[in-house]
Amino acid sequence: MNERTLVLVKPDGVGKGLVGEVISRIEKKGLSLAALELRSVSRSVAEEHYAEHQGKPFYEDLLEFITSGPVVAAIVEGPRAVAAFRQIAGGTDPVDKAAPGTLRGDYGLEVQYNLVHGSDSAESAEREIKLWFPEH
Ligand code: IDP
Repeated sequence: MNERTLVLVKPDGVGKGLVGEVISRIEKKGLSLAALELRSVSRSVAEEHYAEHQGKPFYEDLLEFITSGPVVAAIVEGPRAVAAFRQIAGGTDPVDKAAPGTLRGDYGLEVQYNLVHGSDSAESAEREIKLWFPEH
């Protein structure tokens, strides 16, 4: 049973040269790429993507950060793809929550600059894929 998830390499991950590493870990896990694109993020896509965080103290900073430079957006596919990519990514806080061996645990230091995004449920994934890749 295949599932899809939306993965972003955020501007800090792109800036640190981690695009290849993220893709490599996705592929080594056995997941596959159904779409992959480098792009800049408009304010309106950022607002819709992070709608659930509207009103939180870090919301404005988050929008500013995600629109600050290019991101790599991908549709990743495979059995339990949502949970599988979140395992690869590690917990939200790269120091407190993400274990060593995860992307955030290995390469992240601050919660805002945690390198990657992965959808948190199959429902979020479908909503996010529609937003980022309407053609899919
Ligand atoms: P997730 O990316 O691990 O699913 P969410 O709780 O959905 O985590 O938060 C979305 C993004 O918002 C995080 O990846 C992180 O970049 C940012 N964020 C979350 N909590 C904080 C915070 O307390 N301060 C600053 N940024 C935060």
